[in-house]
Amino acid sequence: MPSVDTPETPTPGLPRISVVIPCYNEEATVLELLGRVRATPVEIHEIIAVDDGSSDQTAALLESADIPGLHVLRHDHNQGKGAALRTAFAAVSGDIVIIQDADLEYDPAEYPGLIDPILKNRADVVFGSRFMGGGPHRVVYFWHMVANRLITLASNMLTNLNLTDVETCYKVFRSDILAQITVEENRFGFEPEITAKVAKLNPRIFEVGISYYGRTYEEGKKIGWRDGFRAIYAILKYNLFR
Ligand SMILES: Nc1nc2c(ncn2[C@@H]2O[C@H](COP(=O)(O)OP(=O)(O)O)[C@@H](O)[C@H]2O)c(=O)[nH]1
Ligand SMILES: [Mg+2]
Repeated sequence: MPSVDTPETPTPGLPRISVVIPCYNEEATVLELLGRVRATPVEIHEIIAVDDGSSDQTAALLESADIPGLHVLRHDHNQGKGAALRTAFAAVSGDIVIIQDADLEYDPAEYPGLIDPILKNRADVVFGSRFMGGGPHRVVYFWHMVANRLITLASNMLTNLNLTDVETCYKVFRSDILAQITVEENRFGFEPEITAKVAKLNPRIFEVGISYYGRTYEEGKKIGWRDGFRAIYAILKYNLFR
């Protein structure tokens, strides 16, 4: 594990960038999202999209997409974001892995800022925070913000990390760090689980402020209060009992 901060020294072998995209019933956004991933100023080595047993046109749209470097994997039935990422992580071949949701809440144009601490060999893991930074943040649900803060507080108390946004989609890893982590949670419990497992590896973690184009339930948002309880369960389980 690199423990000495050696800023500005390029890390040998970096960077081939892998973008992993869990997709469940995202027919309205997935092609636009893939276009935005391709349009980032960062050269993308591969995009691994996992269709998580969608019942809409997501799988067909992914199959028809003519995007260089796109690999499509499929679950024959729906299993959840954590399960979709477990499948994706097993297939990555890049040096840096970026998690990207298939909706348009997070903007791939922000990849350069997210990977910069890793490219400069300051960080091994980067979390994008919706609660930092001067970019646009759509004003959506107050109680989601409260739940996010409580989940992040509980996670931080047990990891002793001072993160501001554990539930963020934008989590970026050196792939050698990710290779040491096995995802067990199938659904959104994955977010605090991977945070706990990252913390145990004691890598250099950075946060970067990101924009947030939040969507409403009418627009397709799916996370709910049950996922909040599962998050607390996952925080206790993976921090205290592993
Ligand atoms: N909700 C949900 N999302 C999934 C599932 N499997 C994969 N995903 C993907 O995980 C990402 C996050 O889900 P999303 O519904 O945007 O979460 P939310 O925006 O927090 O409500 C999206 O890219 C989904 O397509 C699943 O079983 N349920
Ligand atoms: Mg979303």
